[in-house]
Amino acid sequence: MTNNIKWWQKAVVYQVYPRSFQDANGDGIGDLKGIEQRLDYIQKLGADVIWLNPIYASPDKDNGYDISDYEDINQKFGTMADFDDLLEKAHDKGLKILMDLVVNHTSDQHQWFIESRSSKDNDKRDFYIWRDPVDGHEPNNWGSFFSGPAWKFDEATGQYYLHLFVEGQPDLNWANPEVRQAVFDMMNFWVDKGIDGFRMDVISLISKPDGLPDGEVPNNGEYGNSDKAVANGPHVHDYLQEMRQKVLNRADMMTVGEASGVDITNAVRYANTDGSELNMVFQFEHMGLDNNPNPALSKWYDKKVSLVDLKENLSKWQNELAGKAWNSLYWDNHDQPRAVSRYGDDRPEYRVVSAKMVATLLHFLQGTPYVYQGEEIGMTNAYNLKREDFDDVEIKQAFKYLVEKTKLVDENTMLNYVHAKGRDNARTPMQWDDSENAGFTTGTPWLKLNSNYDSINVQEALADKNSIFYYYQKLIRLRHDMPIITTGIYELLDAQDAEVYAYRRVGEKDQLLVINNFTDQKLTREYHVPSDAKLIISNYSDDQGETLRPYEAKVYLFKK
Ligand code: ISL
Ligand code: CA
Repeated sequence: MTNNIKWWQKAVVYQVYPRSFQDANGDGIGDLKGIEQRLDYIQKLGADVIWLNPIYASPDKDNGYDISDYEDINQKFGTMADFDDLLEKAHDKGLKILMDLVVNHTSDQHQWFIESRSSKDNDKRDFYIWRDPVDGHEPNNWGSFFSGPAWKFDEATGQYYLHLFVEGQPDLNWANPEVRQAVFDMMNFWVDKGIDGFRMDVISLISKPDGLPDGEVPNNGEYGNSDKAVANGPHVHDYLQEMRQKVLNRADMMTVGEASGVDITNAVRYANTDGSELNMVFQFEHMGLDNNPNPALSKWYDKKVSLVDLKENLSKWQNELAGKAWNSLYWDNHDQPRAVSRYGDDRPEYRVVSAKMVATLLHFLQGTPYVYQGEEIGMTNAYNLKREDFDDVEIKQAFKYLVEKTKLVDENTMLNYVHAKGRDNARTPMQWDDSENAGFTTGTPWLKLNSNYDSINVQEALADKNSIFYYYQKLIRLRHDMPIITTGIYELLDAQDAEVYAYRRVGEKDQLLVINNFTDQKLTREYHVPSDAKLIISNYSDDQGETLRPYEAKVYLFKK
């Protein structure tokens, strides 16, 4: 494999959430010009690729994941000329741009949907999924991912349309070949601009099961579990193969499919190494390990992840994709809480050391690592946000349905859940410095800042040679320099050790030993480390051998 490593297999991706990265014009919303101003920062970190969350025209019912025109830019973010400029400047600096592709659904303001809903015999009627009521009710029991039913009754034509997310996000009907062709044409518009790839939003949901059967309703729940009922539908692989032929084969691009509900068997097909579908997928199993045991409350929980479960899960993905498909590696993104708060320890005395530890664990695995903006300076969950501060539609829907309507939880419990798992934890503005609004904007920020920006910010990180930032910089450099990080065989050590996550990466001549203390305790562990082993990175300044200090992480390189 060493000889034919693809560029995206040794790349590191930096995810930018444009709304919260840098505001250049003082309206309180991050924008394309702002990203352009910060390219040097991303380059300094050493990332190869920038994934931009959606920047297309959108009424922003779900922060850009409801697109009203795929070939236009959201006015809040700038113009198409700004985009062209950003792409050129990024390329000049050797940075690639990965665009978000949201084609499971459009906005209800998209021209296709406006036409589709206008009458039953409109040309575009069949672009979406319309059904008659059944006994005066929804056509089936599917629930929206964001609480409530997945169907909306449309008075004008007396039918329901399907929306797996919010009402303003009607699902496209991929079974219609005209829909597929329209999507492929739009993708080619962006390929022709010279973008470097696509991150494909909920791509595992595009093919709906034949006959749209009911899903299983969890205890206490009102609606069927759409993920189980809908993910990995019967034609999804055909559609992706068609996309590969009609779009993706036109350039040397990188593709990553967000695949909610994906298991190993399907991932091996989506991300197969023969290149007929996608390069890699985002799987969610390790994101679900701390979920609520009550499926009706699914993601809302604040339990710490069990290390034994985490090891078992990540090891399964490492081992079972090896040689057959390719992993993407991530701890967080714009939909998840902050990595250091969830997997590390965000108490002031442990924040820096534990952020480096969780980074070490991830960056020595096989796959393509993703760094979400702010992760590289150890930004934490936003515990200072109150109910009235939240912007995220998923959080608002949860208060509406789970607290007010079904009363499954009380308001205080919900607030705790949101502080642990809510999406706004990741969406507060980037913390550049300790000036007012953290250097993000001179105006009023669209979402409140995390109040800890006075001490956690880029300026402070760049001034401290022991900062999390420089640690990430080193991790990225090591990956670029050492092929074994891309190609070595993964071997978990001591699966049942609930405190330390240790593994090896075995190459042709060398091996890496990666040791991570996941606790705030001093521990003793004995590993076989030869005397000529080289310590290539550590989050402590000295090595105490068998003694592992709180959250200590270290990696040795030695002969096989
Ligand atoms: O994580 C999930 C399943 O474990 C689900 O929450 C689901 O995969 C996720 O919410 C889908 O996210 C993507 O599509 C949404 C959008 O709101 C998110 O921001 C986006 O990342 C709808 O487009
Ligand atoms: Ca702006």
